[in-house]
Amino acid sequence: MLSDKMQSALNEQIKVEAESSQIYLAMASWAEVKGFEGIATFMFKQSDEERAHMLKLVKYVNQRGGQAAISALEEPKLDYTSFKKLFTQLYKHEVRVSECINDLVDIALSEKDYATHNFLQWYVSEQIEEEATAKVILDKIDLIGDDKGGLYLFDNDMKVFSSTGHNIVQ
Ligand code: OFO
Repeated sequence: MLSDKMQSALNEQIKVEAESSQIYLAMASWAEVKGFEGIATFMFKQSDEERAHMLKLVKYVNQRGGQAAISALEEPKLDYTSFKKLFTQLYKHEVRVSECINDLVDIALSEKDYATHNFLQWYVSEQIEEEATAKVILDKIDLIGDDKGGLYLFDNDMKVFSSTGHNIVQ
């Protein structure tokens, strides 16, 4: 059984994951309209993954005798004026999500809720991966700058990355 404190913290995280999904979806739609097919594919896929993260929490809260809260979401406020700005926002968002997960782990430990602590380890690993991916993308964008040819190649790399799962660094 979840404590009230643990339940409301997990419910907050349900909202954070849903907002992550919305952010990726907004970026996906923008990239699609701009003709960046690879970036769009990557973003649509990430959006689905974030929704899966949210659902995993919903199921967990309900399974542990709680009640998952499904709340209203804010419209993502994103700056699309450059790829660098866009991907910087994405990276910062993932860093913030990692902090939220760390806070949840703290609560689980302070409540001696070892089941939730164990459940959260999956999110801890997932965030390491997502932060790393966002950082690699950001570094690549830094290298490319505003070079159109570079962006074209980068978009192709993203397409391969999204369809094969091959590391974007390779
Ligand atoms: Fe849910 O992993 Fe990113 O935000």
